[in-house]
Amino acid sequence: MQKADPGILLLRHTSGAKATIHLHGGHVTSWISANGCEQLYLSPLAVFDGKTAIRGGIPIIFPQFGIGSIAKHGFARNQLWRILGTSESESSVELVLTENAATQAIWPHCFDLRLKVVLGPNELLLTLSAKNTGTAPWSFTAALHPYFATEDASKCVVTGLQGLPYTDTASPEASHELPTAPAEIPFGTEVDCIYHEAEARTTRLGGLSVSQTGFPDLTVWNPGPEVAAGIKDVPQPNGWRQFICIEPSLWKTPAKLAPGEEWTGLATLAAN
Ligand code: TA6
Repeated sequence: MQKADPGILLLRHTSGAKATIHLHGGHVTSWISANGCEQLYLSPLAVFDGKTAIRGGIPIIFPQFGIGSIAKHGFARNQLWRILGTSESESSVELVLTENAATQAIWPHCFDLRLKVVLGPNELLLTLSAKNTGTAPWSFTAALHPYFATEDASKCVVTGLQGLPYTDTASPEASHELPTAPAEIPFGTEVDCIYHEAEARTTRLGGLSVSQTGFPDLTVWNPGPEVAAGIKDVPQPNGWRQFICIEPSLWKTPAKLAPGEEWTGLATLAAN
């Protein structure tokens, strides 16, 4: 492990694989697999001011996924995390975020949120764990929000989710019965769908795959040209083509933790 800058960590694997992690947000901003290919999208307009969420890479979403009672996607992606430990032999780093005055002002709970990143030749293993260190129970939702790099999203499909019920947050259904996923999910207009009962599935995008344990949902997002036009840190007119997000998520049924209890979610990102 190398520190490129006080706030940036560089993980290296003997295979040549590399990952860059910003302490702001506990945010992986680059993952280069052993073949030298960058697997993640990082917007050239991403803001690195220590306050704004970084557009691209792998934002960490906690304690609220999406819209709810606090700011969208919670605060973990806007906070400065600390290094808990590193291992050269395992090519890993573990980061932690605990409550502080700013998080207490938004969400009045005590927590210990940890992210472990393990780099392999062609894999990135991410373990997110949340512990209730307070004296009262609390509930939360969470996600890992990877932006995978694509040359042109309109020519890509996501597979592996066929038959799963999903919530389409881009065009919510009036019916109580949820639609089920097709064999291939195409892109070109906004896709913002949360697939349920996805824990046993492996989701694929070209040579990339995502599998997860502990995250019961899986979100697929690409803004398409119209929604992207309203996102200031996505380049116009074609930035939307350059990524597809595949997000191990905990959303439909929030997790509730009693004092001392812990939840863990694990995701494996693999590049073939
Ligand atoms: O996870 C999908 C999503 O919730 C979309 O609705 C989309 O807005 C995206 O996240 C990015 O959100 P952000 O707050 O980073 O602009």
